[in-house]
Amino acid sequence: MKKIITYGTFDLFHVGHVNILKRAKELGDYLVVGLSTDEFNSLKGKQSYYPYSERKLILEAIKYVDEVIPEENWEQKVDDIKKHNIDVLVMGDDWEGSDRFNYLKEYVELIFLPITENISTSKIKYELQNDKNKK
Ligand code: C2G
Repeated sequence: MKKIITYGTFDLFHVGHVNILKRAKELGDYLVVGLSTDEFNSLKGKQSYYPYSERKLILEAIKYVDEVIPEENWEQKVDDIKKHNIDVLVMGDDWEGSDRFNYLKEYVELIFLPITENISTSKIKYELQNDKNKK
């Protein structure tokens, strides 16, 4: 069984998230998602709209996702790869070349897939905020 892992916050779930999860799953048989906890998000300088528990529920409802585990820090990925017998780590290519991932090529096949254009959690938040200001 070919096992894939990907990581992220997956806040305000949108088609960019669907696309990466769909393509990640298509690369193997089982997809694990390392979902950023609220505490790790503050380390990443992010404040998600939905708390971890709700972001986890949403991901577990996605047919491409087989398992969701908490992502609590930057350093856990090697342990995750070993513990879950991961073959491939997939991320959107906004992470390609990042030191946060490059070192992992010793432990796992790294695949970066083109991100989905014109959609992001911050774009959604920004546009909603602007609409509110216009009213
Ligand atoms: N993504 C995408 N297209 C978008 C937006 C996001 O393909 N329009 C991908 C990102 O590249 C990432 C995944 O969706 O692979 C989740 O994105 P985020 O929730 O923004 O996660 P991020 O903040 O990138 O956290 O340790 C890694 C971090 O947890 C990744």
